[in-house]
Amino acid sequence: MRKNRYDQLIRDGFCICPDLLHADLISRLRKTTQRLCDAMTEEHKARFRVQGSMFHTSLDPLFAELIAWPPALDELKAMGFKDPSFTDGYIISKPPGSPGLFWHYDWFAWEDPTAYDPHPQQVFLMYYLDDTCPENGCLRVIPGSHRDHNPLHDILAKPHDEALSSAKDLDRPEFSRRPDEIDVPIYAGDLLIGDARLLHATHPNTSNERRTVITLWFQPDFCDLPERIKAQMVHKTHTIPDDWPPDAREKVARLNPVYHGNAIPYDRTYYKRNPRLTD
Ligand SMILES: O=C(O)CCC(=O)C(=O)O
Repeated sequence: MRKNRYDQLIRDGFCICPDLLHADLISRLRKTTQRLCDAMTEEHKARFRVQGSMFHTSLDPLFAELIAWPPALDELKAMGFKDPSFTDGYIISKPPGSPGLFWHYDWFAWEDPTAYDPHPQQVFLMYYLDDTCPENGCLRVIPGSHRDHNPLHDILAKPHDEALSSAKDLDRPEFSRRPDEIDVPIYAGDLLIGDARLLHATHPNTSNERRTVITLWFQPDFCDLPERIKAQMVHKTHTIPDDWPPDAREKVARLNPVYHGNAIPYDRTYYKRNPRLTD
């Protein structure tokens, strides 16, 4: 078992698996993501000025290859996770001159009694298609903030709120530098695994090139999730397009979560950590 990586994920809220993609796949992903970005509407650009883009991975069957990438699934298994499921994925491509991403977490089931457990209920698998550094907008994180209270928790607005994504006011605390933040520079083709509860942001992209990441949401042990979270995960799962080739459809369908119970999904508009637990 990859105990060190699992321990880091539990302690810090993230870990890196080096060199997981080969050059051919990176090159095909670059071409496909560039094509999507070239066709971006002005409306999309304005709505996602901070992220750069927010395309669904269901836009091209090539992403099925990445979603079901055996070395990544093997990594999850080697870390001790037994039942990984996949719900949704996004292409986030920061153009030159874009502002830094705001501080946020990507978890919505804070009402559940298990919300502060050490074991992650949802993780991001991030694949950067370019080497990242502070100049081109690498990730920043606050280690441990997936479980520990942080002063930022008291002042954050709703994650992915439209006013934040369109960068209406860069003086908001969500765009601030934090004393306990660290940079997470990464090489293209590495895999970054992070707990959905982790506070994260990025630097602005001050380089002359796009900086693209593909973020895939996995539930590393879907079978152990509380019923209402299972229902929420199934509810948010992206539909696989009917016109994808059968093998691409099959790759993703095999990983999509299945839940036949009657629990009511948690409401994604309820996004606040429990103030009871903020000490
Ligand atoms: O662009 C990045 O590096 C991270 C994107 C992200 O975390 C988000 O948009 O939620």
